[in-house]
Amino acid sequence: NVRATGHNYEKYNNWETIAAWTADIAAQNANLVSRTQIGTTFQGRPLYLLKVGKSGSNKKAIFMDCGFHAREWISPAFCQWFVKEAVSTYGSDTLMTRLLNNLDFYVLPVLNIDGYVYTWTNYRMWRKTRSTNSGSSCIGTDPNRNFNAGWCSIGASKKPCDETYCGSAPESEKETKALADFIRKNLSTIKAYLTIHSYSQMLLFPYAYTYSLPENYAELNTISKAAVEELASLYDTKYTFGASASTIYPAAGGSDDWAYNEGIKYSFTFELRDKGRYGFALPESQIKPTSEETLKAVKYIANYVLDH
Ligand code: ING
Ligand code: ZN
Repeated sequence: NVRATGHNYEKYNNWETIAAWTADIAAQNANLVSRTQIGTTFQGRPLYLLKVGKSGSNKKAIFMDCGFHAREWISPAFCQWFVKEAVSTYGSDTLMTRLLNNLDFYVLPVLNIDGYVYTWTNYRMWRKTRSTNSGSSCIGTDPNRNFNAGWCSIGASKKPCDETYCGSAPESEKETKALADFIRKNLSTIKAYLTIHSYSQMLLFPYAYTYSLPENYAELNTISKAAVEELASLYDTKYTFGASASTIYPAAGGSDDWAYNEGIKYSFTFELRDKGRYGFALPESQIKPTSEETLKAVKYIANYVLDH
């Protein structure tokens, strides 16, 4: 039974449509997908999490989130694409079958739902959450400055009106707290953390809050090089890669740095297409190619993690 939700993988879907899709994809693929709720947003929307994988015991897991920043619409589109590809190529694609038989993917399709809704209804270029700030009429915290990793020490602002406001404390946002609580609770199984942003065409890894390099820098660099080669194999899309501080800019409070310091040694931030021609307003015609190439890189990383 297909509901008439208007969901389309090659279009940007609004939150109502994505929410209905999470229920439908789980109901229609009960052997591979289940849906839970890890919390609610500031405005009370449900933070849905999809678990994608064949049921089994002692499976490693990979956590992937999309939609941290409201205006980065290609990000939630990719998470939806990923789940579709998982269920539609399981059993025919050798690599996807191996991944789903041996790993669980936790996919959070939209973290900053309130902000995402706001970009549909009020202002397309909104970035932050939509929480109120005491003592200020400005709204929102940057969720990717709100984690407890060098919190607010560099590349972040203590002023609520700024785009990179770090919040009143680490995990001050209901959305970041829910994500962090889930990961802390599942640290024994989660071996990789992937967070999907746009734009810039980069594959980033810790650290962003310091120029110090992570203990497994050489390994992360090698994985990234191979992953961006996989990505480019499809349409020759060029990605740069490296430690965030020196590759994009120094910024404290990011989720990948936090996850890494919690012990998740394979922690990456993707910055999807493009490099600025369209920026956050990436045309819908690019959803499919962007998602297909990104899928290649994600599958590469997942397969590496499975083997290590
Ligand atoms: N870029 C990221 C941002 O939050 C980043 C870059 C990655 C910062 C990792 C910190 C840690 O600014 C976008 N486009 O949001
Ligand atoms: Zn972002």
